[in-house]
Amino acid sequence: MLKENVAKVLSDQINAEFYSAYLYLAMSAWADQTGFKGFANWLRIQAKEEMAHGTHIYEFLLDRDYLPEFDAVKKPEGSWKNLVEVYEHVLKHERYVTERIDNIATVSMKESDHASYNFIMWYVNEQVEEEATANEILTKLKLIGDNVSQIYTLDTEFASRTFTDPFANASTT
Ligand code: OFO
Repeated sequence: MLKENVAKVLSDQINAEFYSAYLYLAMSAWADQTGFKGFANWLRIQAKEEMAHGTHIYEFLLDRDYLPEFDAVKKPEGSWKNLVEVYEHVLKHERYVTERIDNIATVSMKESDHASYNFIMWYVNEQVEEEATANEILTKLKLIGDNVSQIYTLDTEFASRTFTDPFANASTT
């Protein structure tokens, strides 16, 4: 049986993951309208991954016999000055998500909830990747600066990113 405090932080995280999806979708729309179709694709796939995360946590709560709560999803920002600002925002956001995930791990550990702890460890590792990827793209964008042809080389590279369901063939536990 899930303890109420563990259930609450997990349930809140569903909302946070869907907010992440919303934020990245807003960034994708901005990139699309600004002429960066490849970045728009990258960000849209990022949004899909966030929806997969939220759904995965939702399924875990149901498996643990807990009814998830659905709060309103906060409105994301809608415009950025340039791509550097977008990826600064992505990195800042992922660092914030890491803090939330770490907190879920801490609460699960304190309650000796081994199933929840084991479940959230996938996200602990995922956040290392999320931050590293955002940081890598941001560093490249800063190095490229105003070099339009190099920005479009990166844009072309990102146009080929495809979505892979991170939980295909996996159970929630
Ligand atoms: Fe769900 O990993 Fe990004 O936020």
